[in-house]
Amino acid sequence: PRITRREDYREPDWRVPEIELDFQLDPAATRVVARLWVQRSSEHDRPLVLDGDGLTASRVRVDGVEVPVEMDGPNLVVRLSGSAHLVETEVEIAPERNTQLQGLYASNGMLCTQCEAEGFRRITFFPDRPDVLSRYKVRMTADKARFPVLLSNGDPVGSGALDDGRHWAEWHDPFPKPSYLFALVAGDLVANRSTFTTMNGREVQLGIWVRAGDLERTHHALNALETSMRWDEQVYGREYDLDVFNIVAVDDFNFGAMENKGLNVFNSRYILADPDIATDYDYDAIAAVVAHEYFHNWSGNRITCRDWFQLSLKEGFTVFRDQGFSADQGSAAVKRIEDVRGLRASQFPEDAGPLAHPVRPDSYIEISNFYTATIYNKGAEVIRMMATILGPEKFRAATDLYFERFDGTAATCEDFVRCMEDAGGTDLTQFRRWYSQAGTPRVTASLKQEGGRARLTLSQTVPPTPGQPDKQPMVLPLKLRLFGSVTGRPLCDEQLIQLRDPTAEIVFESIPEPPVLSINRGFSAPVVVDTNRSARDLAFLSAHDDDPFARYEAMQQLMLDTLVASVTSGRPDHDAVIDAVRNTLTDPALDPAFVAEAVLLPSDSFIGDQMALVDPDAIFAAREALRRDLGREHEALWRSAHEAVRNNRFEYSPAGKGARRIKNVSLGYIAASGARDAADLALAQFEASDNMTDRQGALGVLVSSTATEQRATAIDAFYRRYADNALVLDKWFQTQALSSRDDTAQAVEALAAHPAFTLANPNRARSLIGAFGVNQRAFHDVSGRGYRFLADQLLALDKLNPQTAAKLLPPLGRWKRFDAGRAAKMRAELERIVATPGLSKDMFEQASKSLD
Ligand code: B3K
Ligand code: ZN
Repeated sequence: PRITRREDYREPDWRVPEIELDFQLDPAATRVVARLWVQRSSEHDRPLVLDGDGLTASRVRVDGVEVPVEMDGPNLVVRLSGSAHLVETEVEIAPERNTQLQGLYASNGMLCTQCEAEGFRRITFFPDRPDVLSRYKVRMTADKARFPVLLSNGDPVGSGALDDGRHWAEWHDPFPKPSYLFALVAGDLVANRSTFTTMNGREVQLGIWVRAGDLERTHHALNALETSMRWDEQVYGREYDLDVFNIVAVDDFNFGAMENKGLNVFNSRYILADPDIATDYDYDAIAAVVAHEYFHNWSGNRITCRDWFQLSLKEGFTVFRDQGFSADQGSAAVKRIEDVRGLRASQFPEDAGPLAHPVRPDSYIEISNFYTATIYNKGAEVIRMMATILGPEKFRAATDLYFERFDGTAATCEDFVRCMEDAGGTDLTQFRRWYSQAGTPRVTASLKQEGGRARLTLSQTVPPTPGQPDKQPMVLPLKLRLFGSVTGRPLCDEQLIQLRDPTAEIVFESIPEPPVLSINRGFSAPVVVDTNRSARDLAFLSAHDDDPFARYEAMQQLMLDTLVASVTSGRPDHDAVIDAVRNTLTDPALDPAFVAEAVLLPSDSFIGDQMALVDPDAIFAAREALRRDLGREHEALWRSAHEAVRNNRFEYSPAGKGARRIKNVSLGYIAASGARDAADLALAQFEASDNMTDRQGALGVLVSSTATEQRATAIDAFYRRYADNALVLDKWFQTQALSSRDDTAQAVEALAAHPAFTLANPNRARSLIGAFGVNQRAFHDVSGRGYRFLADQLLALDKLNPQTAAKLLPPLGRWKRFDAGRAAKMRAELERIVATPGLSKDMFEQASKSLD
């Protein structure tokens, strides 16, 4: 397959300032007529090449005159003599046969589109690249009974009935946009509507479109939309620019949602919520994704990307924006903890494995494979570091400058950094390495007291990654502070230092008592920090640090040190963790939501990430042993924490969420203690709960338990209760795939044969296969059956939906970290995948790179 390289970027040969699209919609056969007003962009004699993917032109006209159809592979070649022409093409496509869910496809009786990154070329011939911006006029005709609602980008300009039972609607989008932001939806939908008055007094009609039965589940999303529109005005000065803003929920969707101009299309799991079907986690994710897609209207749509190597320009920045939004809606500390946990669960492993790539990649085979945690979440951390370096006022000035300077254009990461420099009055030359170098930097920090001084020695390294054996030092903004280990008092103010050299030394004067180092506070840099802090120091910080993130971090480090020592020595010493957890649990000043995060042990896989060779069974055993001891030692505390909120009625508020969080964490520890009544307690919670958070929390505990009867009762009851709700059934599959029982690999194989399982729906596929892939112990079952199962499922899914299949492959690529027996089995599955005839380029890229 062909490799696309960033250094090969060339301006487009032809611009398309205007386009008119005419759709005769029909699930089996949709006719698409496209009229492109094209302009030669410079003096050259190259033909107009229009991207196509699986299209056949039934007719091509230039300035009204039919010309012969000339193809170059999948693309259409049109030879033009002048500098401006009208090119008209006609194709026929079959949405109901589109299982890739890219382009125009059918989902649950409706028709919808997904174009990013290169799906528009599956709808019509077009220069399908983000730096070709066009004004769109779209006309849709469809059967009125089946598709009463016809939506597209921009504003509606007309509609009417035809005498054959069909009707039409026309939409115009006044803002030039790249083809990846095109969207249309046709279906039998109803809307939850509202109006929003912008900061300059313009009225915007808002609509969240769903099937009739789901209307009552859209209030949270609508509320989140209004809140995020206001937030973007207040925090970034960004006002919405069209008269309508519509969101449509779709059941079959390859990822979370899509920011199409004025017509966001969402995976229904990020829209639909009520207490009976959605967890607190779902509620938060809905608000975050609604905000994210809305924020793209400026960071993505008004300013888009010049080419797909610049993807993090819109995604990293927009994730940073949605993180700020969420932080402002509840506990900023808990939000930061969740984001860092997510980064460590997905981005750090990516950066340490065969698929590591820079935030601005240099090449790709299939761009869909680059919608990664690195582009999104590390990209957001890179923006966050610039915001930290500039400070809030200059950062706001810099984003204002960016929005002003590049409005209406297709920009680059470099353009963004230049705005940070210009408005921030700072030189980010060395900082730019964050865009070009892959790999997670490692910092070593050691603090020594000498007389009345403290000397902090810092050093940094960046590990080699594929194609980048040697690395240059990075700019690492590190927030730090020293505390006195005797008095507990801070010994200095918080400082922001920028580590730029391989090593550095900082001396703190007048240090009267042995100091304890609090470093990378707030996770100011996305790095791994190794320190020489003792268990005592960490326990001290976990109780006294004034930065809540650092407090959480100290506890995590203490737990990690304890678990790693226990795995390697086989002689666990749990005392320090037990004491630290008691202190946290009994500190009345702490927010329960924070407490619940702080007392959770690091995941199996994060423990594995600390070790050169991962022994999944030993890690599991060590973690379970610590869980059991924590459960037993603090049984009374867990029970009273659980009991105190047991009968709370559901309320969606930070306090309500915090109570449910601590309740479920406590239930987990009660079960871990081995208490005889734990399964009954869990089943009682399962049966009595008035909300999904508590119900799924209890189900999760039971699914991992050996209490056969209660376990089966809950699994069965959950299934029957939600048999006709696909989003909740996904949770049923997912919870079982995450089970810590010994028989999970077999159980997952059986679930794949369950009548309700299907690979055709991405949510369902991810709920079982994706969850299984991150269940470290079950997936790495020493028999190798987990590897075989994953490979079999991926090969089957690749035939339907390569994009979703390829996203689920990375767990197989971690073979270097496992013992020779497991590694050989993992490699064998990767080799089997690569050797499969007819493999998609999505899978080929992921699997072949994972073998290196
Ligand atoms: N921009 C889309 C992601 C598109 C993924 C294409 N493979 C959603 C988002 O990041 O907001
Ligand atoms: Zn995005």
